[in-house]
Amino acid sequence: MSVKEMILDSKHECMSRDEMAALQGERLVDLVNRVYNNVPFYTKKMKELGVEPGDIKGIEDIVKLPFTTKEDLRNNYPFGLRAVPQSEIVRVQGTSGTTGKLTIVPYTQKDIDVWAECVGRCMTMAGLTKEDVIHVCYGYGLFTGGLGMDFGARRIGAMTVPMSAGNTQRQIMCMEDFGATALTCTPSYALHLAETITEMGKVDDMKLKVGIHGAEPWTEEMRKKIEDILHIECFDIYGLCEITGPGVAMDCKQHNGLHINHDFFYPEVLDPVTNESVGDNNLGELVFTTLVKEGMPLLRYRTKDLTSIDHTTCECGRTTPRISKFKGRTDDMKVIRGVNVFPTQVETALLSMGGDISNHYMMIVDRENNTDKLTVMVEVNENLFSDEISKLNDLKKKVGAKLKQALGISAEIKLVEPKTIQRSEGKAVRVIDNRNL
Ligand code: DLL
Repeated sequence: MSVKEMILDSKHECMSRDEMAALQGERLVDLVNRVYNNVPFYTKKMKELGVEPGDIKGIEDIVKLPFTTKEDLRNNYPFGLRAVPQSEIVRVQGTSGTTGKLTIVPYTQKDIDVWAECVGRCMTMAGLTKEDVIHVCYGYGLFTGGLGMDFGARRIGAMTVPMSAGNTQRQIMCMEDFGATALTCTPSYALHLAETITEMGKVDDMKLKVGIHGAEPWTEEMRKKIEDILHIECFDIYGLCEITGPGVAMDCKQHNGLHINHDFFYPEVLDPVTNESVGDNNLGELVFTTLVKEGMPLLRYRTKDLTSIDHTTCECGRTTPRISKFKGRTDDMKVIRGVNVFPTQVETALLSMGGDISNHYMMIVDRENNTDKLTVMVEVNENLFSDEISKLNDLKKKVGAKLKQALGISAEIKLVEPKTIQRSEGKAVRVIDNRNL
């Protein structure tokens, strides 16, 4: 099949930079008028900055607009930022987060259609068509994972198996019986499924060819591991409920960055302290403006996700900019004894050791006598645990040295037996911070 056939909307996904900027400009002007006139929160914020809708003439004027933060959503919970009458809203979605109130997002029918289009484009990017059977084990409910994937699968006419999370044995039975060709769930759950399928001796009974994973940071090493076990190609899908849910961006078969659905979401990558653009290929905080959203449009939403952006045309033919695999979040990052540490750094280091080490780990940060202490619990293989103690001690030293090299700080290593660390069916929890900072 030619590259063109694998693009759902080649007009928008392959648009020239100038045409795209013109389209985004028109959409931004319309958006600013809508929020200024319908959302008192934005009327006030824009007045405080001395900006009026007439000051926004093109996409380059976006820098004049105010930022929106998660805190703003919390303060306006649940529907304070709605930009259309309640009767236009057909659905709410959200996320529980780990602390505080829910984040709630109202959608109009058009918002749902745009969301379906985004996920449909992503699924097409992975080579999926109406011939495919898509096994969804993201949760259905307020969380956007399950329904988002469902809308996308429907958009391309594939058959959806709406399993939701949980009951791994049953998931595997249905994957086999219904002939799933694509699996979509968090990467951590994909690995758990892959390991269980292997234990059951069923890898060769599966028809799987594609995995679409996201909702949490994961590394290239983790991708490779899932691909090697299941003999599939895995794609990294990104999204957040505030912007639409999954489908804001995904990597194509080149696996060289995640293409943003640029006609719908305008990205900026900013220095989180100065709020200035960091330019292409430099790490910064991803900020999105929802260009066509009706229910709860957002201006310059601070995602706290750290990435870099590349505006060059991809080998796949798409012109939409690509963001690099996520390094973590500004708030996922832990500062331990003054050093910035991301869970993904630990994962990369552990997976590169292979052999006796599994990728299941947990970081625990404590403060003892005013000094930060990092403990990393790591699962090792079954056979190693029944071996001599000296072997375990050697391994412990090796893991400690590897992590010290990767993180720049030392950590206490606790090797634990297989299956000691709790598996997650949704987003994996990798860090427990007991410091009450
Ligand atoms: O996690 C939406 C989603 C569902 C994305 C299914 C992909 C697949 P929220 O619950 O609002 O929405 O959480 C959004 O999750 O700001 C990131 O920090 C993180 N995240 C999402 N996708 C990725 C990814 C969904 N591919 C938050 N890589 C975001 C790294 C991700 N982090």
